[in-house]
Amino acid sequence: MESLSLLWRIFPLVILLISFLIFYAYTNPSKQSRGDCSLFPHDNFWVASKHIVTPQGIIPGAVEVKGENIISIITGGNWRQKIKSAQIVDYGEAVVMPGLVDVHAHLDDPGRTEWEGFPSGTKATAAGGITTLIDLPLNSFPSTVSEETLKLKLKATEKNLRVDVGFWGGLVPENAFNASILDGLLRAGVLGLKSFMCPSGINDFPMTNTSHIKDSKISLDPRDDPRSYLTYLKRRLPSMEETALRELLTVTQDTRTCGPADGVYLHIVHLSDATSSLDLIREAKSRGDSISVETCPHYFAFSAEEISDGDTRFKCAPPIRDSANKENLWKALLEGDIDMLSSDHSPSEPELKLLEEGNFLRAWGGISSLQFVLPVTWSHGRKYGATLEHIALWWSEKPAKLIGQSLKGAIAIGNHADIAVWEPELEFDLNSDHPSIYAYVGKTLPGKVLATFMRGNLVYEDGKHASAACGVPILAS
Ligand SMILES: *[C@@H]1O[C@H](CO)[C@@H](O)[C@H](O)[C@H]1NC(C)=O
Ligand SMILES: CC(=O)N[C@H]1CO[C@H](CO)[C@@H](O)[C@@H]1O
Repeated sequence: MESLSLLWRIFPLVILLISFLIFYAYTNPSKQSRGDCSLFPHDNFWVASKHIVTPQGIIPGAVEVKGENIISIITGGNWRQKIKSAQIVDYGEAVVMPGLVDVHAHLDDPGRTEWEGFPSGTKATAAGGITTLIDLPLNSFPSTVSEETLKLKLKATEKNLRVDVGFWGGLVPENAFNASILDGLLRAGVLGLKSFMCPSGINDFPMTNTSHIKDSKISLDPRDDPRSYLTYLKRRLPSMEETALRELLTVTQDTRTCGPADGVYLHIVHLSDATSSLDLIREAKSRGDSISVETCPHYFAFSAEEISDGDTRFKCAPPIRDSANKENLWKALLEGDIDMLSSDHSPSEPELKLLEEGNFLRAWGGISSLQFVLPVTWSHGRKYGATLEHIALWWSEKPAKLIGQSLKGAIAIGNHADIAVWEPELEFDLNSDHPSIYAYVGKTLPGKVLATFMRGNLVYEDGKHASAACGVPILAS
């Protein structure tokens, strides 16, 4: 009698346990399968190459991937003798590098998905060897300036991310003095706040301050030819960047150790002026301010002298400056004064570029390049002495540190298996049916991306994408 009632008492527990087991078996159908997330269905495998870029240098060897992570690395040309597994992807001479981390891209989702959107944007990202992308708070609608608007963005990412995507929030006049909105936005998981110190070019995202515009003394001389690139350059003088920086550096001095804002970190986006603005940054760094700075491929791939009148494909803000400036940008990158690179990928509908009219003052300012940042950087960089390690530093290691992702940015044991495989010598014609790649189309570049692994999933190889989008949103904890 006693034992029977005991049985009755544990009976519901047993049922519960069995249903858990059934549920587990269903949700993990086979440890061997990555389902639709990957073009290579194995859970545990090796990626081999003669050129693996690690924080300790370039090695021949093999990297073992299990689940989402790198679990071991064999160094040396004789790696094959040390591996029992049959699951090996040998990329031979191709470079195996940490996946790129692009901390600055506009995917315009939700609200302006006719310009781009998470599905096409992250597809281009994967095809370009980029495994982590941080989306900017403007050009989508609404802008990401509150907890509510971040939630809309997260909703738009569902089942649409082919790589991991994080978010910058926006600092705008509307929220700048409202602690509860800013707090809400930060607590909801944006990785930091972005503000504009000059008009952003988009009305939904007002600038935070106007004083520097007065200082830059822009003449709005109506006689200037709006089709001339020079007219546009004159409206975005290096002094605008410099004045904004001077204003900013009055804040950053507080970020020094034991200063009133110790712990706060300032990152300067898309630096294009490599003269006095860069000097200001150098000085601030040498004083110990917590700041970092990025520049973008279009600033060192093109120069103002080459841009023909009316060719609004090349309009972006800040603008592409002259060739002497371009040389200085390279010098600063190689010397470490500029910390990292980002795409500032900024697509729009083709009509907004006003290609027929060629009016630089009215055309949309933005250059898209997501899929091609690696070959563009490499093809120009190697002329200045950039190495594969430089590329990994500027595109993976430093940006991963900026966004606080300790499991990304390097090929190392325990890290996410985020890997870009590319062929530095292999030339390819850069053509795209995506109209916003206009500025780069028609070029032949070395540095073709062959394959991209994102948290162990082979998300892209040889023009093909995995069938499912298995990236996840990255939220600050
Ligand atoms: C901050 O914004 C919230 C939400 O819009 C509003 O209710 C609140 O009154 C604002 N606080 C201040 C101090 O302006
Ligand atoms: C921090 C800062 O420089 N704030 C300035 C923003 O612009 C207004 C004028 O519009 C100034 O009064 C502020 O001092």
